[in-house]
Amino acid sequence: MQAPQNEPTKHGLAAGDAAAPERADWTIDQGWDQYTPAEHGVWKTLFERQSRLLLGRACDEFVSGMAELPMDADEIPDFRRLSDILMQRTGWQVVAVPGLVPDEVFFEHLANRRFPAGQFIRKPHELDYLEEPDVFHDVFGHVPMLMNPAIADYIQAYGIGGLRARQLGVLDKLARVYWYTVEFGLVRQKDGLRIYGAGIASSASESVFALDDASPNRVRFDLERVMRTNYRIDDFQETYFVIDSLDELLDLARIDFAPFYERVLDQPEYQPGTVLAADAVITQGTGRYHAGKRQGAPA
Ligand code: HBI
Ligand code: FE
Repeated sequence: MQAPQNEPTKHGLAAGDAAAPERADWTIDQGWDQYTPAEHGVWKTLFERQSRLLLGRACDEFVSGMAELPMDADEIPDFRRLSDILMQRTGWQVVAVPGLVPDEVFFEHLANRRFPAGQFIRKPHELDYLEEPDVFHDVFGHVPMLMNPAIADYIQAYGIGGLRARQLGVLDKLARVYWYTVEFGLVRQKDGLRIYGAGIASSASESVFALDDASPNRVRFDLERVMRTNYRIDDFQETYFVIDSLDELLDLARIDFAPFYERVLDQPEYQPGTVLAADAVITQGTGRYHAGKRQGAPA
């Protein structure tokens, strides 16, 4: 079976066998001057395609964040210029890294309001699928949302919480919350469901699938429920969790997760496609897409 995949970035994986970094925090220079015209061209292709697809699909905060950043189709953004604007707005910076970095390094950056962004850009033959987060996913997908104060605080809280969750041995639970919010979250806005998750916003196929396809479930976000729910790193999500406003993330940034971890620890986990009686279901999916794949049929 070799059906084309969507383009998730496999964030759930630990950083691979990358060579030892020169700097302890794994940052590198972006080396903006060294991007080739072909690399800027890949950015342009992706930027134009996603900008079209996100009309009426991205949440208002994504659109306004994007509009106020020095980011357009013409070239891969310069992290220094992005950081100037972000710093004024929410106190965040963008720093360059080679790709996935170890969890503790990742959390340490987020806890200090530095967003580690892949320096490289995918190759022309990988437009729709790549294994590690590149500059398009990280910058196009995540950085506009970092202009929003609620997301800005929430991602910092994730960094702080990540260091703690590691010590408690519950990082997998916290990572699910990040996955189903920052990466694959949907938000209910006045004209319907909208995308705020960067994994969706940076993916052509998933930005349509997540909102328009009959296959996935769309369920009201619930913290304990999400902590118990496995996710897919190599294909579209089977279930998307919906918040009513980005301000909900602010509440999540402020509460202590410890009692939730404790409750969840001796409870069974849910598979990605499961819908529970207790769920507030917005859309009950047909499950058709993933069922087809399980049978080895083309999607
Ligand atoms: N590194 N560059 C980068 N980007 C990520 O999103 C990332 C990472 N390392 C670890 C990681 N994510 C996740 O596994 C944690 O959020 C759990
Ligand atoms: Fe990401």
